[in-house]
Amino acid sequence: MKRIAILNGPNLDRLGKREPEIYGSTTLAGLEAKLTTDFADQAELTFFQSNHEGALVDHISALAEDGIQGIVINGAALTHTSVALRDALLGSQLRAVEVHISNIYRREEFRHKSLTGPACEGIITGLGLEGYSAAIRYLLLD
Ligand code: CA2
Repeated sequence: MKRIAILNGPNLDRLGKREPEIYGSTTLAGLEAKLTTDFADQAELTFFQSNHEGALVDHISALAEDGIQGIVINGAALTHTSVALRDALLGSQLRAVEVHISNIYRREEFRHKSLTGPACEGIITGLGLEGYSAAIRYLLLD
């Protein structure tokens, strides 16, 4: 069974609890439960959310040692600022797909730049929570 890690960055623990017009009404726990169920017979999914850049960097390093098949990452605001997260992804040599719930190109200009995107095989943005499923399906392709 392939192992895929789903990483979520700052404030995504608030999913479903604020700004439903942008991020929808499903909670992070709800998203994780749905993905676990939907991919039960195809992948072993692990989940990690942190509001702290260093914790995300540490987690990516640990995953690199663990021999997993890929990372799905929504770095949230760190997407636009974090050289450390980009370096961690590149240094891990793991396959990665970046996901954004909202379409970052339809929002403020400071969200148009992703520092972490070049460390990923692709970016899915604006497809809501479906983006996570699409990213997992992509990583499961042979
Ligand atoms: O659209 C996305 O997924 C983002 O990564 C979300 C980030 C934002 O900074 C990025 O530009 C785009 C913000 C995550 C905050 O999530 C919340 C969810 C519910 C309530 C409040 C914040």
